[in-house]
Amino acid sequence: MKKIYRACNLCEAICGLEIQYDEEKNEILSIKGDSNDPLSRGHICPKGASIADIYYDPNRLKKPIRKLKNGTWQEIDWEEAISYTKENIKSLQDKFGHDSIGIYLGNPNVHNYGSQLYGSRFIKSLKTKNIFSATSVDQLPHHFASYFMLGHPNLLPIPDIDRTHYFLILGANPLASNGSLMTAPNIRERLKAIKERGKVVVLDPRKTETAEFASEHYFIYPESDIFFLLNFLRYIYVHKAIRLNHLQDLIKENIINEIEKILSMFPNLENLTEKFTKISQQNLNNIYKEFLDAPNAVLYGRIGVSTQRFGAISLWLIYLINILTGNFDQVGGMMFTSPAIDLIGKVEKRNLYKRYYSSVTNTPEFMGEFPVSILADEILTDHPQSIKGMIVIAGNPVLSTPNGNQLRKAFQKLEFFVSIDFYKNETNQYANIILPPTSPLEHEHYDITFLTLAVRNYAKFSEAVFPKQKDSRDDWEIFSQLMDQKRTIHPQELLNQMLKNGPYKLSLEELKKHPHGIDLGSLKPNLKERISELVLFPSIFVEGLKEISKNMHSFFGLNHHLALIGRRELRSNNSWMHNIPRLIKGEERCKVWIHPEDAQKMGIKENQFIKIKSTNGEIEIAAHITDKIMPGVISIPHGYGHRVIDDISWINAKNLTSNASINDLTDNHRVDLICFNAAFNGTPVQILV
Ligand SMILES: Nc1nc2c(c(=O)[nH]1)N[C@H]1C(S)=C(S)[C@@H](COP(=O)(O)OP(=O)(O)OC[C@H]3O[C@@H](n4cnc5c(=O)[nH]c(N)nc54)[C@H](O)[C@@H]3O)O[C@H]1N2
Ligand SMILES: Nc1nc2c(c(=O)[nH]1)N[C@H]1C(S)=C(S)[C@@H](COP(=O)(O)OP(=O)(O)OC[C@H]3O[C@@H](n4cnc5c(=O)[nH]c(N)nc54)[C@H](O)[C@@H]3O)O[C@H]1N2
Ligand code: SF4
Ligand SMILES: [Mo]
Repeated sequence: MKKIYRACNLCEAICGLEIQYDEEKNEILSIKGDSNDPLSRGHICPKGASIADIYYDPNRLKKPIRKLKNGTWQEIDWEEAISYTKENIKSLQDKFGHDSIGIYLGNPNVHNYGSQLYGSRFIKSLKTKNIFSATSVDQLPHHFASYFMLGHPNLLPIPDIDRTHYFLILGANPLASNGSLMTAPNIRERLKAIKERGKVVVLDPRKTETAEFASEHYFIYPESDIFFLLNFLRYIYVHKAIRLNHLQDLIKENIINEIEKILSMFPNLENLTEKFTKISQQNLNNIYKEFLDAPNAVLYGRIGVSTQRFGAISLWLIYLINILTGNFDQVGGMMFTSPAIDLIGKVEKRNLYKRYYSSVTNTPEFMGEFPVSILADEILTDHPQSIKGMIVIAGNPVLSTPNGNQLRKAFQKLEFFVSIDFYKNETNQYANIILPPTSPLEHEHYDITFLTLAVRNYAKFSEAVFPKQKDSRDDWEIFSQLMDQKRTIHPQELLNQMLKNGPYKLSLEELKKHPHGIDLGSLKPNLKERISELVLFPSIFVEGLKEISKNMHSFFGLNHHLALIGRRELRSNNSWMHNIPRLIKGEERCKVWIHPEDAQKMGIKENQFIKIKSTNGEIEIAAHITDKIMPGVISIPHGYGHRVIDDISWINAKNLTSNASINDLTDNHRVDLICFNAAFNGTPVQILV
């Protein structure tokens, strides 16, 4: 029997696991939380406890499969699969140019160190500009705010939740999601500690698990957050509460002038805020006052604010409010990590925006990517420079990006489509070939991204649990072979170099001696070592506000429709892991939540299947009637819609009865005003009973 300690790489919490494993029988005996992990301290969730079920899943692909002319799939060997893929990519690029190949990188890429270390090399080798990823259905507004204010899109501030006295959460549900852009395992304990020394306050159109656990929760109407934030700015201004502290000399702008310019765009802001957010002025002013009065405080916004039309502006205002109230780069506020692998160091400003535009829709790039909302249009339109072939790596955009049905059509039109994935999902069912990499426990791991976003500095290397099966490939090996590399450097070697070059001069050998991880201390102010200028009022955001102020009624005038929002459930993971029996057992979770008043008006009963319609499509789904959702708002989790007619390998997922994709309703042309991130939240819909 072997005992192995490793990080769970299924979500951003990166919990330490203690895995007991019988080598002779190749069998997992138990999976528990590792109580000696300095960050997660024994925490584990149902997904982490089932991580080995992915390895054992009989529906997981282990060999490359190629689609035959009659539509059936055939297993082929790796050599043939790699050369078939390379030939097809080359032939399209020879005929139509490098940009004829598009790439979509899904979320699990950032949870896989081999993919991270080799993915960018592979992508570069293809010389295409058509790069898309889950970033633009997720955290793109955060990168925008960081780029325009701090000079680097990846310099992301993290809420210092272990020391804050007032945690104000806008549109995040860490008790279900386990935290995002905030690697904070065991979030319940951490929130409980905040409640003991201060307050946790949640603004969300749904009374979420986090909202129920918080000190206070207020329903806020979808997409009205910018008013909550602008009104907060007004409050700070009126109460002369600006405290720049040590950041003063990084700022060149005349702050009072800039704030006055913004406030003049929104006369009557207090009333507008009450009207749009549906939170009373008294409650609003209380929140603002308590935030300012707390010894330290942090304002944090995630998916609820980032995936809406005003996401980039909201994130900018969130950073701005933390800065103006002295809660930026300060203990208990938004802070920056000092990770063992520091990919940013001292920021050197580089232009990363509008260097080129997409061929069909003329959309600007940012950080070398286009927003995925344009992908279907870039494929479907008859245009000489349209995308003709796709490479989808660890993603399922048919379920995870807006207007999934249109993307289905687009993927069926492609001349060549390769996917790197260990499942056949709703997207790669249309591929010509699927190359399956090893599953999580079959390869070693280091969280390059999430150790950069952790609420405490620490480092941890995880060994593989299962021995590598004969003739299997890790993601990085597939990339390497597709690139035709003459000499391959093992990712462990690259990692070792990065650790040695890092601020703590660690090494792989050192990390291997500490299987529970090495604690590198709490977060320390370090912004002044990283940047030389802090821009508080980038014109791109101020101009955006001007546009909103001029078109207020077209943006906020749809209240006669229901506003659709999403939902994450603890036992789910975006579009996958719905095939794991112990995670999907019990009450079905893919239901539409609807307030009793709305249900009554339309005569809807609990569990009744109802039709929901938007400008893009229609779905049928079971109703759950609850006052945990705001009147006028309905909520559907994303990542479902595993249809029986689809050619997918998720046999159990297909059998869920209430099983519809929210992204058959969302609109690919409904995007963030500034950065073109998908604007899922607040999609107007109607119910047809
Ligand atoms: N309406 C709505 N839509 C949303 C969201 C929302 O809140 N509302 N959230 C959005 C967000 S935040 C995200 S991140 C996206 C996620 O969207 P995507 O990234 O497009 O989809 P996932 O479901 O994460 O894709 C998982 C696929 O990766 C494969 N996979 C897992 N691990 C590995 C691996 O190590 N290697 C390889 N090669 N494949 C692997 C799985 O088998 C699965 O097929 O969804 C977005 N979509
Ligand atoms: N169990 C589970 N965990 C996950 C995932 C998963 O699919 N399942 N996905 C992972 C991924 S990829 C990510 S990015 C993270 C995301 O992590 P979180 O951001 O914490 O995720 P959500 O639970 O979607 O929280 C968003 C909240 O915003 C609210 N909301 C919707 N619209 C608005 C609005 O207009 N304004 C405000 N203020 N709130 C609004 C929703 O009701 C919801 O409660 O979770 C990760 N963890
Ligand atoms: S919270 Fe996330 S990292 Fe922790 S066990 Fe669950 S899925 Fe794994
Ligand atoms: Mo995400």
